[in-house]
Amino acid sequence: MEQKNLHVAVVGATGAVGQQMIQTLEKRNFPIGTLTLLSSERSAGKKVMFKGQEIEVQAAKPESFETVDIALFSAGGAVSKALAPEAVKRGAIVVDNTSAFRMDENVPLVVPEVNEEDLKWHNGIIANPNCSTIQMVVALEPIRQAFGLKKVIVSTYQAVSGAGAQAITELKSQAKAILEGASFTPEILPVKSDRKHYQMAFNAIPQIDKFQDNGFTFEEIKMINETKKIMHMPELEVAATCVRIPVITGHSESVYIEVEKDAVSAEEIKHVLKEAPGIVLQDDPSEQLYPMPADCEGKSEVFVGRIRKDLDRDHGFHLWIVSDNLLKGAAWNSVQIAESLLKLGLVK
Ligand code: NAP
Ligand code: 3JM
Repeated sequence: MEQKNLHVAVVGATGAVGQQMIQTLEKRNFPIGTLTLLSSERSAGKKVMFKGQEIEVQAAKPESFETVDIALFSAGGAVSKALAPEAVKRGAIVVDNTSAFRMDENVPLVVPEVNEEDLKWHNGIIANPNCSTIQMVVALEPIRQAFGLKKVIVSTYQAVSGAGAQAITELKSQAKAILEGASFTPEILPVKSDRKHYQMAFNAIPQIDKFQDNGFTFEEIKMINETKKIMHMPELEVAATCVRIPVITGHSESVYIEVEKDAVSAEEIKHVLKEAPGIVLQDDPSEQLYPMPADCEGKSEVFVGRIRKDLDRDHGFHLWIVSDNLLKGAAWNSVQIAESLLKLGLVK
């Protein structure tokens, strides 16, 4: 990597994703000269540790981006819409973790293992896909390259940390209240800004993000549209059902796919995935080996197992895909994009 002392800003630095971004920048020894940490007024003045030093969090405003080279945004879509163009105007490259710009045709939507080349046509903003999309396309792309891909049907089992720091607190306090026989009032999940809130502890909620007019939730639509864009396959058939479960970290996905090529075996799919970048194959029924969220927390790879050929369809296969939603699903993918930008000489 080109060694520079870059000025990096993290917007949403006090959040579930932002905290992981700061830790990932430190772990990767990203070439930072100055780190600016931004939040809302609520957290301004808080201190966060980076490489053994305290950095004071500041309230984000347009002027915060003067002299910033790379800004990593994860403070919600409204903040990105308001401040990402301000950062670009001041010469920064923005890696945006929200859905604000993902489907904009002037904005590359990037998972480095899949479409790193798309970084070359960026116009200042690069979008980081939804967590559930990222871990799925890392596994789908090597299969597409080897055997072609026609259809994808995914059901997710998503962790509460994907809904932010308040959702983690809500799950923990609810579980405690239920075990102690105390009363509680759900206020955050499934969607803080929606009308109704439901019990998350000891439950499964088939709603992530708000409902659209077609009966799908926005999370499901994000998975569908983003997968087609990242893989450059507008014709790919994709359907998704997204479910929140009472796990703190690590999204799981049951994925049914149909490949183009005839007479492919499950062993061939396993072989391709074993060699693919960013993937750990964990698939041995004789040893009861398969991926689980409790094992993937804190790890940057995508874990794949339970690979089977469908019993009725020659082209059909089933997979189970698990990854840490805050790392490959968010913070690590963003820092990886920043590393790719440096590697490709795309940072001025
Ligand atoms: P979170 O734990 O609730 O944290 C939200 C962060 O945004 C906090 O640092 C908060 O600062 C900051 N913030 C809120 N309003 C702000 C404002 N007006 N100006 C500046 N900063 C503001 O949420 P999270 O889980 O970290 O997620 C943050 C965002 O990242 C989400 O809204 C989503 O768009 C995106 N995200 C993406 C993925 C992905 O799949 N790639 C996954 C999860 C989240 P305070 O401490 O001051 O409140
Ligand atoms: C994950 O703007 C907001 O309210 C944030 C909603 C949100 C998103 C999003 O749409 O950006 C919460 C959690 C995501 C995401 O990554 O798609």
